[in-house]
Amino acid sequence: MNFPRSLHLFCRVVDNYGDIGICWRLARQLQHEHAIAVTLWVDDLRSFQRLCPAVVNDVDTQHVAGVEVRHWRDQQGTFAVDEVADIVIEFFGVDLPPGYIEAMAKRMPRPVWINLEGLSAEEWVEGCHTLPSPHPRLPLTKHFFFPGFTARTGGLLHEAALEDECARFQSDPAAVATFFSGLGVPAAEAASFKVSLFCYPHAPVSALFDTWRGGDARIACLVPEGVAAEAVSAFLGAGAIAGAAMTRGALTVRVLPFVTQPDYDRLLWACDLNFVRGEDSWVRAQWAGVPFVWHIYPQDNALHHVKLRAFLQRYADQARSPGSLSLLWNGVTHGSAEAWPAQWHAFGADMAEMTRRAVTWRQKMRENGDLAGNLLRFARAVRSAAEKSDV
Ligand code: TRH
Repeated sequence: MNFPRSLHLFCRVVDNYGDIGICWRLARQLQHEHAIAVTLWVDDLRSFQRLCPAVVNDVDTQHVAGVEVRHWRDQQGTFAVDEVADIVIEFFGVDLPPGYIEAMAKRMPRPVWINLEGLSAEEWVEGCHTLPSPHPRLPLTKHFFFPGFTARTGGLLHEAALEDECARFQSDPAAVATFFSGLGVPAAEAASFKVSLFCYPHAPVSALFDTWRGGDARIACLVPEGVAAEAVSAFLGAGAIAGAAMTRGALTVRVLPFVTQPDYDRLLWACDLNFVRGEDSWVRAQWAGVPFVWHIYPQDNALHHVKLRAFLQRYADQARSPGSLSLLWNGVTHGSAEAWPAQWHAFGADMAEMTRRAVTWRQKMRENGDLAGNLLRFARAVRSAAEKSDV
């Protein structure tokens, strides 16, 4: 079966970079590794451009790295049947243009329609993964597809070459040194304990900085521009712009430029500890095989605390230092000024064990396959079931 030849992926940027970050990664992989003609519809080219400088603003259609990128501006009106792809993915339940859905219903064979959901470690995900949702009016069925951490979910995004590239980079000190010097990080900082910091503005960054500056070990904290800008400026005593740096006590805070996605991977691979957030950087930190602390995207009614605990339960014993620092970092627990140094000390003492765990976890996640491959396998199964029922 020569399926699929084409795929349309619809992405709305709700906020920040995760929505387009994930869709761009998936689009590229489907095109590069599976030779599918991919069209990425995205409503915010400006955010996209920050991750991928080759993107041009205010252009209706452009081609970037083999992917057709279309500016999604609430296109109304009708779509021709042959404008519809073999597979149509809506990311996070975005509403497709009504005219496009009408064209989907007229196309024969009908496209496989997938709603790609957000990542969560909660148990219910396995029960909802691949569930069908028939359209109330049209002869179309949408299926839910959930990324996840077990074999009964869609797995995690992972390019075929990722592990090799990461291993090659991590075992090449000259490549790591060149990378850091390209980012303006002096050799002395590159030789110290390096932490990358990516979190939401409400993270207790100042408490962490106070702890690190009062510690014994030299720490270089590398913060991409725009992240935790208020706390970083307060530490620097100046604007948090790329290139700015300040050393106080044992801590140097340095602002990096906001890098491209491949360079962000390298940053995660090269640091000793990564603070990550949202979804995509969180997953990339897991592939880096390096200890990490996750700042979860906040949700109403503290739903994110439930999600955080669900992940920690799978990943780490919450009573141990990685879990308890994560709970503190996310405001699930609250610590006095004295609590922070104690937490950090316990975390540091566990570093070797956390590194071992990061590597074991990465291996375990690989066993679930990769999300793009799992998604295509599922789409082919849906398609062949539809063909059989048409006979
Ligand atoms: O930016 P995020 O917070 O994104 C999202 C969105 O808020 C989204 O609405 C929400 O649903 C989701 O979080 C949970 O965090 P995330 O997911 O880690 O995405 C960041 C992307 O930015 C990721 O692809 C990595 C990339 N990145 C770079 O390319 N360069 C950089 O310098 C940095 C710091 C990140």
